[in-house]
Amino acid sequence: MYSAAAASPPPRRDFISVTLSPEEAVGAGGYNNSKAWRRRSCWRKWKQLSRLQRSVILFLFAFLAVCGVISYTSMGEPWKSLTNKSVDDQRTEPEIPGLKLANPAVLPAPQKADANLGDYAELSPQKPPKPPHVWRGPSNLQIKPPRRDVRLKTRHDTSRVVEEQVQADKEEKTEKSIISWRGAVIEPDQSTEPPSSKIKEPEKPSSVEAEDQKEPVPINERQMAVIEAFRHAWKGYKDFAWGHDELKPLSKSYSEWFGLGLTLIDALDTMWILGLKEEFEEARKWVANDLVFDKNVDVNLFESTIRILGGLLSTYHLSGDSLFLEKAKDIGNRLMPAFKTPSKIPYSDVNIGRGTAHPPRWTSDSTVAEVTSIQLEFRELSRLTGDEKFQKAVDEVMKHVHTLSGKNDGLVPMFINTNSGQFTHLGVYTLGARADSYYEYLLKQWIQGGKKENELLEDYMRAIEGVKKHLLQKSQPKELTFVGELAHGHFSAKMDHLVCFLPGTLALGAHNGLTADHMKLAEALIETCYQMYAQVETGLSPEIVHFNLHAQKGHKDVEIKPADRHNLLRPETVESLFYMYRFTGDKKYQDWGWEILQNFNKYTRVPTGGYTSINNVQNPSNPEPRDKMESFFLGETLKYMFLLFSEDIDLINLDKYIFNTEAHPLPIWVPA
Ligand code: DMJ
Repeated sequence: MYSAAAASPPPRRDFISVTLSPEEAVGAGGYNNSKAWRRRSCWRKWKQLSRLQRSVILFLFAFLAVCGVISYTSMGEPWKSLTNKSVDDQRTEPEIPGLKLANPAVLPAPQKADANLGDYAELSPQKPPKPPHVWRGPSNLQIKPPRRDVRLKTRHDTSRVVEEQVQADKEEKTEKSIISWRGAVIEPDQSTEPPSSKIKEPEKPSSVEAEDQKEPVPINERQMAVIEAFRHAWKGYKDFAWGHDELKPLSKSYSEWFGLGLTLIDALDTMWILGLKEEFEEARKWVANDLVFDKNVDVNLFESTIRILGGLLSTYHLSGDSLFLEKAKDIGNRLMPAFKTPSKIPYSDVNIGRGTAHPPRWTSDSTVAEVTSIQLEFRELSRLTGDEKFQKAVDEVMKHVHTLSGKNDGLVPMFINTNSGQFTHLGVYTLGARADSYYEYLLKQWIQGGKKENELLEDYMRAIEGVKKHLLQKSQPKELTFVGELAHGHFSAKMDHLVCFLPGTLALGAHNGLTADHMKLAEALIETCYQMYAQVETGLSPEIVHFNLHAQKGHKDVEIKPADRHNLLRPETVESLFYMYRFTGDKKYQDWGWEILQNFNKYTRVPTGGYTSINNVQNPSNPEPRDKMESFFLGETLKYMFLLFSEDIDLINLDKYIFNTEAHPLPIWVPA
């Protein structure tokens, strides 16, 4: 067998030759692959090389080493810049006065409703990276570590996957449990899918099964009085206005607004809640047989959304009867042309038969409250139908309004132009007519969607700060805290009864984890709203009051101008009393509500059936009945009265339902 190996060293050659001799390897010492042997053998070979050969090899090694260092440095650059970029991104977030967010622009990315981590994890090969969870907090910005990705496990790993998922959820819960806003503790997450993830799959009605299973709480005397009042109002409507919009109880006739049986629809869920099954069944028949939306009629987008769409949706949830959902879909679709505007800010009016929409004749403006208080209903319609167009349209309005200039510390002007999308009539700020429910719906949408839509919360918190800074004052002599108005820098001590929604909304926010200051303010304001009744001759509030800022002998806190002394049977104070009682258990709120009910009975009840709005709350001997019963008296006022007197917190549990601005309860998407 050929062997280049010999006993004496071979002559030096200027080329490298490496030969492996089996004999050499095995013959003498047998197969020896020990490290020492290999080291010796390499060294021998190295020694056998000429100097030139060694230099060439050393040079090659040096060259490769230099190349390695250079390529490592150049590959590192992009990584470095990527890392720096994400850090920079966080740094460049704009500072919001009064509200410091770690990263306000980051909202949870929409996820599919059917995304079920865990059980069938292996069926989802790709998981989009989850944006870091961002914590609210003035100083230490905290970013939640990315959630463990359990999707890549196999089916055999399911039990571990579930365990890990549970553990991950636990960790996430602990981490999420507290966020703070100016020292306020906020429980951010009871919760939830972001709203847009909810529109992929149609939802079932929430219904009240859970409540049905427990012992019914007996109805008390005050609730019986509300039922009696409702029946009396209903009798008037049934006898003289059946299927029409509003009862005219004195003339025993009716008035039409949209010609859609407004009072009947507004009252459906009230009948359900009051347990008036017979009346409900009769009304249902009318909805099934006579409610037709294919009519050449102009309706106001806001009013028909909150009363008709809202009423049908909540009745669907309470009763589980799909008839109401079908009708809700129908009206929802017919209202959609309102959003076809250059700015996507909807027109005020829609012809639901022709599918056309337009602004009022005299302007191309819409009212800010109107375009920003239709969201709860359209979002819910998307969730129920699986058709995202409804939610998209209304979310776009909110996003747009969020970015607009012309606000004053979160307070919005009253008008917005449907062509330009800009606020108009700048400089006037009120929590009353034309702006009121903008503020209400900021909070309520945030709650509806599971407290994840940070922009809504930011706008709400900032607005309440704006109220405190610009609109809050105390009256004399009783030092009642009230919310006035600001017009081009001038404060006016005028407050609409409509503003009395605010204590209830503030209390709801505090109940949902917002600052306790809000509850304090709510307590002060509800006292004021009550005084707007108590200080008046009939014990009923006028539409608008002016507060005295300076004590004058013989003057009360509340002054009423002749043009403002009507009462339309409005619900706002009773609504806030209901929230205050639910959250505090203080019986004085029930007593105040009871006084108000008695005064409605005394001054607005029409013996032949129905209740009427009145022209003069200051004249008990002749309150001047107006001959009109607004649909919200049955939809809201009596419903809130009944709930105020109830001791059953599960009768529309406020952790499960959110009331729209017409008192129609809609489910919170992921309840507490
Ligand atoms: C209702 O239609 C609604 O509450 C709306 O938000 C304001 N006006 C009336 C009741 O006063």
